[in-house]
Amino acid sequence: MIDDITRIGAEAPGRIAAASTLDELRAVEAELLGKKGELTALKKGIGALEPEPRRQAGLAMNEVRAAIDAAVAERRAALEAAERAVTLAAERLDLTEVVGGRERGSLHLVTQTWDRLVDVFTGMGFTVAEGPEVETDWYNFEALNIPAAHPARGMWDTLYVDLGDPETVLLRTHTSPVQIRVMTDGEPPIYAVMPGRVFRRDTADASHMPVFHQIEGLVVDKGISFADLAGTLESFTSAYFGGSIHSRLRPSYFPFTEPSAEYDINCLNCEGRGCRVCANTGWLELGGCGMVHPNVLRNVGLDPEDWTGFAFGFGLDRLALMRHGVDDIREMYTGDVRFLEQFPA
Ligand code: FA5
Repeated sequence: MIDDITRIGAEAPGRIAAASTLDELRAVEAELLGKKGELTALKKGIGALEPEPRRQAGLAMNEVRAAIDAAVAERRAALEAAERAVTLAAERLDLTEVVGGRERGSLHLVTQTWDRLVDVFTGMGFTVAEGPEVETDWYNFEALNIPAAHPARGMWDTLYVDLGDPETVLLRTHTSPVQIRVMTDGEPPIYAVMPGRVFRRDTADASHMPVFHQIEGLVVDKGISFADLAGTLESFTSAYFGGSIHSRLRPSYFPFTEPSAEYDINCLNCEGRGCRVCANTGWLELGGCGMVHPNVLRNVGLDPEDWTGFAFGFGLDRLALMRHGVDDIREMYTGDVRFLEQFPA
């Protein structure tokens, strides 16, 4: 019996080393140690031996099994490493490869629009700020004069994050919380724009995406009036869209601005004459704006008697659509290279 155990123990390393794949190794392991394996068959006979030979056979059996276990584990690690190396080599991608010039990448239309808007606003004297995409209820709603249960919360279908107390952490529904961060991080005078990605429980259609982009603007200084807001937006409109396009402001409602307005520009398709794109109105709506609400200034520790300001928030993707005559926002996110190639930059 001991001779058989010793023989199996002596042959095992060679058999294990000969396994050249993980499947072969599993088969050798089963032959040696498995339920129907050679050592298991011998083990069954040990019980019938006299006490001393039984003890010795038991000892030999344990030693051989332990040595086989260790050798199998070592071989498995080596084979796994080799298989990983083969997979990595097969999946290797050379991202620097340029095939015939056509596959050369370019900036996405949204990135181009983002950069251009930032260029226009910095040219007008604005600084640029950014804030986090995961926000607290306070920054996204409370500080913006939208307390819990305020009906205006229904204006933004919110995606909440499962963190902390229920409905306290969320994916920001607009870039307006960055206004609060800019006002709490610094002192007026403030002239800042804040581009960023925002999230809403909106179903994708020709003019809506659940994930899209906005650019926020905030001015806080002494003696800022509604005329400054209108003048700034008119200057921006001609700088971004060209001198023949003008803007208008229509009364609206936002909890964080008073008075509030919608910012419209002449339809780019018909230049204001009226067409299908603008539903024959001659105007296209780009975003909201207004004078910063006194409660918002108080929430960040500014005295509305000393400081006044205006804010605006535009849909960045929609600006891109309008400027380039794209009629479906979803086109921008399908990743279709035939669409993207039309906007090289
Ligand atoms: C806001 O989000 C306000 N925070 C804007 C604002 C800022 C008002 C500062 C006053 C002062 P609104 O929900 O209307 O407002 O969104 C602003 C713009 O974002 C819209 O005019 C539109 O251009 C764009 N937008 C809104 N929802 C979507 C969507 N699902 N997909 C793409 N663009 C959208």
